[in-house]
Amino acid sequence: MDNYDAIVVGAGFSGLYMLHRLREAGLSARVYEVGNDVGGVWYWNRYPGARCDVESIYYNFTFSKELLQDWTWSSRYAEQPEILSYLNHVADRFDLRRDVQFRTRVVSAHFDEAVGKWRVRTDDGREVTAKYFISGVGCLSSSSTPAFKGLEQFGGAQYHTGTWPHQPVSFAGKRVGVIGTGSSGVQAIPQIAAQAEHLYVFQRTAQYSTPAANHPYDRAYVDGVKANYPALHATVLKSWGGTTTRPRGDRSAFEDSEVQRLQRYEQAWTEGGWMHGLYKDLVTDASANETVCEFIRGKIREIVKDPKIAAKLTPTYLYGVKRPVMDTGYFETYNRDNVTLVDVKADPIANFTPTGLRTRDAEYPLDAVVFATGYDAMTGALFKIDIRGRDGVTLRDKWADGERIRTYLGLATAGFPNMFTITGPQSPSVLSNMVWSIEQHVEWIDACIRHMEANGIGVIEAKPQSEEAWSKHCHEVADATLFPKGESWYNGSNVEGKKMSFPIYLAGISVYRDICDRVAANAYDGFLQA
Ligand code: FAD
Ligand code: N01
Repeated sequence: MDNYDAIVVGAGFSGLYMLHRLREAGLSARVYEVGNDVGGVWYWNRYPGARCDVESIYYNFTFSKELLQDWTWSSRYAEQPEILSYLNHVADRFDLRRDVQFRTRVVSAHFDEAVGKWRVRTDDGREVTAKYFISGVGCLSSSSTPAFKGLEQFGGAQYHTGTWPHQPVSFAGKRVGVIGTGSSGVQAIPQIAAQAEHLYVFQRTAQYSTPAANHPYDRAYVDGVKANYPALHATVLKSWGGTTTRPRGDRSAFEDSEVQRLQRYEQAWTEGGWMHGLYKDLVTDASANETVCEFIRGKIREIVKDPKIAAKLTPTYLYGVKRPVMDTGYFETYNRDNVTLVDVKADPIANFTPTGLRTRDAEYPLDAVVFATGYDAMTGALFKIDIRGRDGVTLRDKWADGERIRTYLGLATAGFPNMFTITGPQSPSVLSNMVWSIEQHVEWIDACIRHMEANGIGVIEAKPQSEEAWSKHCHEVADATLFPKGESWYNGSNVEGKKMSFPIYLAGISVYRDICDRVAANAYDGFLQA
């Protein structure tokens, strides 16, 4: 049986950088990846319109000055093929593929207390051992397709945005249904509408979306960014979310007059980007939040010509309690003659038929259906692996299927020694620029492992009281905001039957980084080490 110092699961941003750092530390490592190649999310999500919504200049690694200099993004929000090329470039530049085993799923990881190692099994029937087990499985990598009645008899083509085919898909001359209007649906819908004979959008919850205002980067601008990257990096590290695109406002929405506020919203709408950071209380005070909601609702009414369709597209909940979405021509799409919006809250989906989809009140003939129904987020990919710590306890049971997530710093969980979760639940992860959060986690894990190796430490493990305190703190921070008040994948409500305790640390990346650094500086305070 092969033995490694570390096993890493996943070859997206997380797994690739983790591998690089482990190698630099002189350790042996093996990465397992289900896909045929590197890229993670950007390998899988090839749907029309897929692109990042953190500006490209921030959505890259910063650990290598040379890498920063030799890669040039073409536009403000790079498209999927370009981001995938970037990750391939990273893999080539650091010769990473030779330690990645593709087309291989990790099915189980059991901590063997007798030898203090993880036994990791893969779907090719092999088992390996390793001192460290590191998850880079991704927060949004386990796609979710609801169990619609009759789907198995549907004769048309089926796609999920998160597992899109590698060959080009043409919707020309086709009647297409898109189910779901989250970030993926909102990006795909305008592009599919432009091709399809007819597009039916099945919307359960209306979406606040603001323009991305994407544009090609001016070469001089990018050169300027590159020349000043260290200063930019230092500024961003002090930010809340990991970009300087729209720093958090320092005053209340009510400190401005209505006229000033509307001017601010109008300017933000034109510049493009999310709006929840414009005032400091938009994420904490429902009445402040309502001001931005009403502004966006007004925009929807302005853009969408048919008032009945506009009404269906107008959200009523608070802005930002579902992950904010950015678009290119989303609401405008509903002015097209070949697009029909179906409100499936009012008229629920009943079942698929061999030739289409039936709601309670109507039937829609379809040649293809696109599931933009999202992910079993945060815990889905982790729970698909049978992870067992001390005494054979499964992670799934320990976290009560996600209802009782307990971690220390979002990096480790008691009873699961030498296991680390990159951008795991209870870290800033999905509410930050994830690439920089990944870098921070990987560097923290790397330093921790080096500390262990240098000091002859066999096992490191979160203390139960540390994780109780951290989990309580996470919830206190979240409960002071509006984020947990919505129905979204943040709490699992997009997946039938799922309930997840709010899984994101919301104090911001700068506060979080300081806490993690302090723990490391205090000899990994809060961890048991033996
Ligand atoms: P992933 O990229 O999800 O990679 C995880 C990999 O692990 C996958 O390739 C998967 O196949 C593999 N894997 C999982 N389980 C197993 C297993 N058991 N065995 C073997 N392999 C396994 N974040 C931002 O900050 N900004 C953005 O603009 C942004 N845009 C996004 C757009 C889309 C369409 C999506 C879906 C997400 C986006 N995200 C964005 C979030 C995104 O998850 C992160 O930015 C980042 O790509 C995560 O990298 P990762 O390596 O942690 O995980
Ligand atoms: O998934 P989602 P996503 N019947 O969960 C609907 C990142 N990302 O793939 O809101 C009918 O947001 C569901 O309805 P409801 C980003 O972090 C980023 O779009 O639950 N509808 C919702 O409309 C994002 O937040 C980008 O009522 C059903 C949709 O499906 C995350 O990934 C691009 C249904 C799912 O939306 C996930 O985004 C793409 C049912 N049974 C993704 N079940 C960028 O722009 C679910 N829905 C960077």
